[in-house]
Amino acid sequence: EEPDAALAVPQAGDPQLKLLSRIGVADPGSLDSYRANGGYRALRRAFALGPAGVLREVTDSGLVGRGGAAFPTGRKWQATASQPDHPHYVVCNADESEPGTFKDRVLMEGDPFALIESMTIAGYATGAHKGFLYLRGEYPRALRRLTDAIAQARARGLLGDDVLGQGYAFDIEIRRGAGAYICGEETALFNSLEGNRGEPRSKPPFPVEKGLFGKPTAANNVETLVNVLPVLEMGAEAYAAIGTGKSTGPKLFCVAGSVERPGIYELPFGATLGDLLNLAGVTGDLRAVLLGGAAGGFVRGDELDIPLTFEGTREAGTTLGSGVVLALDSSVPLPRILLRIAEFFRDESCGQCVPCRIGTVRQEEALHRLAARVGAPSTNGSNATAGTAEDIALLREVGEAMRDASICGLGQTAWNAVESAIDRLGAYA
Ligand code: L3W
Ligand code: SF4
Repeated sequence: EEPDAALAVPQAGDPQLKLLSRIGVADPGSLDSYRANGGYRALRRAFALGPAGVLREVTDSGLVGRGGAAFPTGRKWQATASQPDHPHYVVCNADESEPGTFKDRVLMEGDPFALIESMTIAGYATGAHKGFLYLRGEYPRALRRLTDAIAQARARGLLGDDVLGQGYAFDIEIRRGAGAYICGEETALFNSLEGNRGEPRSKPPFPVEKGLFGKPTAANNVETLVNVLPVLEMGAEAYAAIGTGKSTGPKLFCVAGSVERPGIYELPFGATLGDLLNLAGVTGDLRAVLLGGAAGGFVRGDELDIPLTFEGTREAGTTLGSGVVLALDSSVPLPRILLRIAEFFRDESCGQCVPCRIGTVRQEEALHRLAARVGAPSTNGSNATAGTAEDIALLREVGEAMRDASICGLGQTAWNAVESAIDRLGAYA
């Protein structure tokens, strides 16, 4: 079996940590150990505040979604709670599949009760009595630990008909994905949970109004939910003081590639890319960094002053996405990486809409032609042949069509990484 997730946290045991504080410290198989390390304090405070009070705290904390789109969590929960239609549902999106992303796995394997507690708080605040945890199928250890943790919580009255004796009923059902990236898109995830093909729906209506089984649904990423614990433990004001005005709180980063200590790092928003890479220890001569995974973009190895915030990465013309930081030294064959990304999107496109179904194929074909030309002898002594310019122009045209006309984020982001490699790194120049 793969190594324990706790090994992937180089900062394990650091008293400053908010999200990773129990990883490598508490026993993930023991509810008593979870409680001895601060577990269930947040839920107790939630019951003391009442649902409206929790909604206020989460809104005032400035917490935004950690799946990549940074939508305000308080607004999502308020909108769900206020819907007259019932029942309401809570859905935890644990179908972590963005290439390079493994933060949710570490949280679920190393601190499973934290997710159960935070989903219970989400249910209480939004008026839901049922939560679905949609788990990436390739995470067997997370499945075992969460299943065991749910059973322990039920046996101790922390899930079920009368949570903590407060008269509130809530339970969680785990459902496993089957290896499709697209099922991490929230509406495809709902279709999958309903037993249908995992194809995205058009939005609006947004899930807060018509989500799972057509009912009001608060769908959140694992890391977003786990952030609700420090929000309630510290209070909204203290939480919002961490990070920057627009990106509040702590953030997990998934660092891999040409580094000495790959793993999950927790830093307050606002630390720079250089700060993070210093912690991880870059090996070799840093050529580029992929931010945000396959759906993200490349920056150059000398752009280390980019602040790791949603607004800072946007201003720098890139994205934070779900927190992937993949360091690439100059030995890495860029055309091969771009081809791999294009192959991934072509493979994972659900095929429902034309721009993405056809565009991801055309993109991969053009990248194959470009890769074949790199290093090949040319008649005029240059690799930048007319064919190269034509293929880059074609990539731009196809990329814009995918971005503008695709139904969901997969097609809309499928050209991001390739575009940034051409424009920022001078790929194929
Ligand atoms: C109510 C409105 N709700 C938006 C909700 C919406 C959703 C959230 C974000 O993700 C990201 C991309 C990549 N009333 C609302 C509203 N909402 N307007 O807010 O919505 P949206 O549509 O901006 O984004 P999205 O399609 O949910 C796109 C990232 O996802 N990505 C891959 C991520 C992979 C992982 C992983 O593996 N763990 O996170 C690929 O594109 O960063 O920014 O809940 O309902 N008016
Ligand atoms: Fe499916 Fe791609 Fe269209 Fe999304 S953009 S609905 S993945 S075909």
